[in-house]
Amino acid sequence: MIRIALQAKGRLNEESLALLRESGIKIEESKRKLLSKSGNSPIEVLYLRDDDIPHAVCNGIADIGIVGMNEVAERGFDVDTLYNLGFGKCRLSLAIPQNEKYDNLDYFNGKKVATSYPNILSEFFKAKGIQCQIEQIAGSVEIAPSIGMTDAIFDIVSSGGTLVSNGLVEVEKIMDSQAVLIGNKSLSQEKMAIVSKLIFRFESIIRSRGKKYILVNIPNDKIEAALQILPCMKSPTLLPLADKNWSAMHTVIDEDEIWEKSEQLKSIGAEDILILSMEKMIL
Ligand code: PRT
Ligand code: ZN
Repeated sequence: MIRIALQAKGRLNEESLALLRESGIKIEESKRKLLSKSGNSPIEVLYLRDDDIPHAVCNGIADIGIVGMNEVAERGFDVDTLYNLGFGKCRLSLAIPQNEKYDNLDYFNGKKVATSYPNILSEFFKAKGIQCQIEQIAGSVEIAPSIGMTDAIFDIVSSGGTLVSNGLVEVEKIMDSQAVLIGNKSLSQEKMAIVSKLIFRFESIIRSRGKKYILVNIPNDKIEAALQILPCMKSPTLLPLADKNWSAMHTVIDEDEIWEKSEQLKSIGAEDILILSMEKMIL
């Protein structure tokens, strides 16, 4: 049995649960429960605030956990980062009022910066030799400059909309972040075996995101040309059609390439292009 810590509510909760669900792990989803056992797998879920997940995994209250890289870096607990999960993507950046002139990091010498991530920031400034006063605040960091509390902020940025609506501009990105699977450093072999299976399933799910399955009929003498257009996982699946001058080619492509590739295929004489959704890619 392994215990996985997930964010109880917030930005990472839904996608973390969806990942378990898509991995075939049934979890009773009761918002009020702190601990839920899976009905069909040797896994139980511990719901925590994201701030507490690195500590819980480090001290073994949970064996593994899903949390933002930013929390792992800030808390500084000694855990293994096992897998980048590709959701919850954001960056941690320094931002200053829009009307300020900014040349380089020296701007921050002697200034005050508000943040919920004082450890990441002080390490960064130390490494760069900048003397700056860090004001730790728990939330609504972005309003600190407008109320005269600080000169700048260091916070999570995703679309950048929050900065713009608070009259701020991003001047330095300090780290990229996304949700990661973290693990306790001394998991038993038995637990590691369960974790490895879980990572294998996560990989298959994540790999298939943004991918589509494409089926296309191609005149046999155009197969080589089609192979230049469509990438293949190993070698393409080619099936003969009733008309023996034609074959059907099956492969996987990136969703954002569908139109461009389809047009290229049509231009070499391909016909009947079918695009299907992909569920999992198990390699
Ligand atoms: O209650 P609990 O403590 O568990 O949750 P929380 O409120 O501390 O965290 P939550 O749920 O807001 O975020 C969880 C994790 O999601 C973070 O630790 C990040 O790893 C990740 N993440 C991804 C984000 C964002 N994107 C994000 N945009 N976390 C916060 N934001 C906030 C940011 O703080 C800022 O206020 O969104 C605003 C900026 O967004 P844009 O799009 O306007 O730039
Ligand atoms: Zn939090």
